[in-house]
This record gives sequence, C-alpha cells and structure tokens, in this order.
Amino acid sequence: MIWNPSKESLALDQMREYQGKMLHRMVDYVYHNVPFYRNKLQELDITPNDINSIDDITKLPFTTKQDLRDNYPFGLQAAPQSEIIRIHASSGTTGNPTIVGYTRKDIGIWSECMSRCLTAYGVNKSDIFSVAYGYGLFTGGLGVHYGVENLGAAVLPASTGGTEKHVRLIRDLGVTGIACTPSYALHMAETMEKMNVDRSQLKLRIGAFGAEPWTDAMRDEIEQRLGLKAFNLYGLSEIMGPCVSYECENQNGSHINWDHYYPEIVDPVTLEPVPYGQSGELVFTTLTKEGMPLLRYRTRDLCTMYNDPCPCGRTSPRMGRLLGRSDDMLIIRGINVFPSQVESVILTMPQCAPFYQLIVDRVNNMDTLTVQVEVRQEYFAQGFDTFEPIIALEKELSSKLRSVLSISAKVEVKQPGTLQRCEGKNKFVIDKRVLK
Ligand code: DLL
Repeated sequence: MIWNPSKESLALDQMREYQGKMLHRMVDYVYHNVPFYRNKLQELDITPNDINSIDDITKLPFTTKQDLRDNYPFGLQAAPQSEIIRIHASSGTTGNPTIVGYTRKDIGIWSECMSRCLTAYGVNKSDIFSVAYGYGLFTGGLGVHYGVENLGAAVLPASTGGTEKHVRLIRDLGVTGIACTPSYALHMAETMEKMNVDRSQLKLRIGAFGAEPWTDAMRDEIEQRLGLKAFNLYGLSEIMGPCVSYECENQNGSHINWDHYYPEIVDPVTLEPVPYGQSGELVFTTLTKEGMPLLRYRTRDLCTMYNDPCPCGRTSPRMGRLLGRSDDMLIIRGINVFPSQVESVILTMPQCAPFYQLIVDRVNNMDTLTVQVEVRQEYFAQGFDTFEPIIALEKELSSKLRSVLSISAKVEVKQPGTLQRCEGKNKFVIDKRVLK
C-alpha cells in the first residue's frame, strides 16, 4: 500500500518540475524572512529569481550545525512566533541545543510523511502501535505518534523506560506494531526472556527502528526474538524528525520523502555533488517547511543514494544504510552526544585535569557511557579509591553530565598521569560497540 501515490509515485519529470517550483518559493521565503539567508544569498549575488529549476539548487549556500549554533535559539526561524505551535530541541556540540520550531502546517506535513512511512511498513487502521521513542524534547516520540494517529491506527504512547510494564501491555493488549531504537528492541527481547514471555504470546508484526545506526545482523536478531518484520526509519530534528526516509517491503534502501526534503550527496571535503551510487555526505533542503526552513543542510551522515526503479512503484530515490558520520557525534541510546559537551562539563570542575576519555559500550543490548577523567595533582591523596572527596567528585560530575547530555554516564576519576597521552590528535573516544 502507498499512502499518497500522487506524491510518492509521481513521474520523475513532474516531480522535478514541482520541486523546482517549491525551491523557488522556498528561496523567496527565506530571502524575505531570515536575515541570515538574505545575507548569505546577497554575498553570493543570488536573488530568488535566479532559482528556476531544481538543478539551480547547487547555486545555493550550505547550512551547517555551526550556523544553527551561532543563531541560537531562534535566529533561523522564518515564521513569526505567533505561528509556531511546537518546539523541539536536540543536542548541540557545546551545550546549546538545536531549537526547531514548527507551524501547524509543518506538523501536518510531518504527520503526512510519517503516515507514508508507516503505510510502507504495512501498518493499517486495525493496528495497535506502541511508540517507545522518548517523548519530550526528542522528536522521536511525538513525531511517530502523530503519524500513527493521522493514519488512523491506535497509538500506545509508551515512551521509554518501564520496560516490564511495556512488555505486559504489548502482550495483554495484543499490540501489533512498535517504534523504538533498535538497541531498545533488543533490550526488550531480553526483558521478555527474564519475564518468561515468549514471542508466541505476542501479536507484534511490524517494527519501525531508527534514530541510531543498526545493521542487518541486528535486524535479523530483532526479527527473530520479537517475531516481527523490522523496517528502517530515518530522520533528523533539524529537517523535521523521524519521517525523512523509510523502507518499503523490498528493503533495498530507504525512500526519501523528496517532495518535502530534497536530498543531495556531496563530497564532504570539496562539497561537490556526488552521483547516485557513490557515497558522500547527505544534504537536505526543506522545500515546504515554514517554521525553520533550511537550505542545503549538511547532515554529516555519510551514505550512498540510489535511483534505480523500485518494484514498489515509489519513484523517490533511496538512501542506503548510514556508513558513518563526518563529525565526531556519538549516538548513545538514541541520544546525540558530542565529546565536546563532556569536555565543557569537565572544564568547569577545578579538581579535574583536562585529560579524559569516553568509553562507549553495549551491555545487555543497552549502550553505556563511562567517562574517565584525571584528578589534578593537588587533589590527589593516598587511599584514592576510597577517598571521600573523590567519590563526591564522581557523583557531582555524573549529575552535571546527566543534565547536559540527558543520559546517565558512569564517572571514574583517575589518578594523575594514568590516562593515555597521544602525540598529535588525542583519541578521546573508545567505542567498543561492534555493529556487525
Ligand atoms: O534521531 C530522529 C529520529 C527519531 C529518527 C526516531 C528515527 C526515529 P536527531 O536526534 O536529530 O533525530 O538525530 C539525527 O540520528 O543525523 C543520524 O546520524 C541518526 N539517525 C537517525 N535515524 C537513523 C537511522 C532523530 N535509521 C541523527 N539509522 C541522524 C542510522 C540514524 N542513524
């Protein structure tokens, strides 16, 4: 089933014409409503009238996370505040989160695009669909929630945590679909085992997994342990949230909702366009967004895009699995974490030396973060491990990190000189998670 064939299966030439029209409108809109973009376009000597087809997109300037940071909180907002009806926030690199405001029309388009994804997975009005992404500032919970309601299935707003209760509800209510991070799905499978709940007692049939990298091996394991078919769901807050791309029944890449989010792949160094079939950095331009529209936003996600026809009949290009990121962002339990955020917290503590290491691991299918940091010589004492000020320091640092990162981290304060020193670029992060 296709939710909106008039858009998802539109002939390519008609789509290109539509996209060209929308791009012209979008450039005109930001030119008149966002001083940041007007300045950038004027610097390049471009006016909206220079944008007459979708191919003209390469004339436009790129936007980066740094631009969002520099314009914190509302500098890139195009719509007047009175038109904004929702605000989400996602991690930034230096403590300032990225703020994204949505108008009523934006929320409608988000719901529409999310319904397209769910329909491609096979969800229909008879399903009971549990949303186990975090609700709140993160876009995962409410984003999928609105898509399920818009489609007409029943949504169970489970959010994260309370896994045993969630498993019981899935069993007792006959829940048929679930959306969560792939690692949380595996954690759920483990909880089921501990509770002696077998997949044969569940009616789960469809899973929508994303917000963090995962692999085909994880897909197999989730499918086998939960007894469902697992689909990829991709998105990012800056562009909208979950719904930017989705797998269909052929699972040969994720179809991009390109009538709303126009994709390009560029070389992350030269920023030159890269043809279909070759890998590079994914860049999106919002074609219809009112709240915070973005031109050529550099996602830092590396992948390959394909445009060979898909047997499902959708005409949109598909993105392959993400191959990594061109920056140092970590995704831990679905939350974006930048090592620089940890550093900025450590630097506020006079007892800590500026030597630290982040160790990311996966224990019982849950990501863990350990932060090791050296204490300064003058705070060092005999009986180090049991020395009360050290234990207090670990606690204080741990709670500060929690409030900045939104996830808990285990803090280990180390003796001076114990962490590895490197010549040249230091290796601050050890990621032990093996994604096979
Ligand atoms: O993670 C939105 C989302 C929620 C997507 C629920 C899917 C499901 P952010 O917190 O802004 O938004 O993080 C965006 O997460 O640039 C990717 O690096 C990564 N990411 C998102 N989906 C996938 C996926 C949400 N399916 C960043 N596979 C993106 C791999 C993903 N990585």
